Amino acid sequence: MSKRVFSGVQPTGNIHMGNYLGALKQFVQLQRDNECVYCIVDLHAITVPKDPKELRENILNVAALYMVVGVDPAKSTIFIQSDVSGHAELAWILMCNSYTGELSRMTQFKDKSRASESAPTGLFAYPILMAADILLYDTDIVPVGSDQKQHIELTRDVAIRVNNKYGDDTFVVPEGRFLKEGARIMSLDDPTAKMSKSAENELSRISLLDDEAKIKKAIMRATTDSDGEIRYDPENKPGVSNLLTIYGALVDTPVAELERKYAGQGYGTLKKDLVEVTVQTLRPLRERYTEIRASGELERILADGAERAGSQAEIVMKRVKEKFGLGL
Ligand code: AQP
Repeated sequence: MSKRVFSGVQPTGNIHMGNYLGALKQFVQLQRDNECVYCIVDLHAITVPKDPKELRENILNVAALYMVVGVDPAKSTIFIQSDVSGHAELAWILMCNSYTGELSRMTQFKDKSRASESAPTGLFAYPILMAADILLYDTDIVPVGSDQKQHIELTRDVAIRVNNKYGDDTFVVPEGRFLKEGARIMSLDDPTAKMSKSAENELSRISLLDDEAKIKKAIMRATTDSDGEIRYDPENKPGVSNLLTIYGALVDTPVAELERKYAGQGYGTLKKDLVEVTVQTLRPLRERYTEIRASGELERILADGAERAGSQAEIVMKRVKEKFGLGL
């Protein structure tokens, strides 16, 4: 049976291998049999200040990259979060039904606020905005990377809490969908941290638009270890395990098979082959990206998506406001 699927990506930079293998691959798989709503979550991007011009550019980049990897605007709704006002509106209602205690336990908040003396309130509250993003579309399935597990749990807790108070038909309680391989791609320079768009070191990630020289530099310099054995062991050999995971996910081959293939060989060979596989995978994506950005179609697709998403969101907002006794 067709389900409602919702997910999003922050326009905080170019989509990288982690976003692709953890989330976007699922976006494409799921659109075959489901009703999919894919958002560019620009309101999330401003939890830390952003240059407006750069933000606008990143929004269009992410939208184009959705299409480049195979999200089809004829099958899926693609839109920008801030174009549908229900996201921020529902977030406020959910904030009034969540606790500061549960938000302070979010690991991402703990990690990010540690670095800053005065963390913005948005950084504290954004998991509630994410809950609103999901609940606003009566979502059944949320395809994401495993770094989002805690946020999905929070979304479910808040939805169940509201349903208990205002009636079971207030919110659909969603489920996260995580891939077995690719759900957590690690940073190339520090394989104990996840690959991320906002990490300072460009060589910590492979972005989908990277050219051959950058891909080569990032992979050949990736942190490994000194024992020289190509073996999947994330705890003791996080760097090599990460390279094997990326390789396996790119060529749809189990990591155990790659371990056999590279038994007795050096890290240099594994890295060189991974460079080759990555370059082959990304080259056509870069070409398609240039075509899409030049076509002038993007704005129309996003405006159309916002209209479709807005109509769906209105149905849910009307229901929620009635349940809470808000408005006329
Ligand atoms: N390393 C990853 N491995 C697998 N999946 C990942 N995702 C993110 N990183 C990985 C998944 O990609 C989707 C979009 O997430 P995002 O926009 O929050 O991406 P990001 O790279 O984490 O971006 P930032 O700006 O660098 O975020 P923060 O602020 O968190 O550091 C999600 O489905 C995510 O799970």
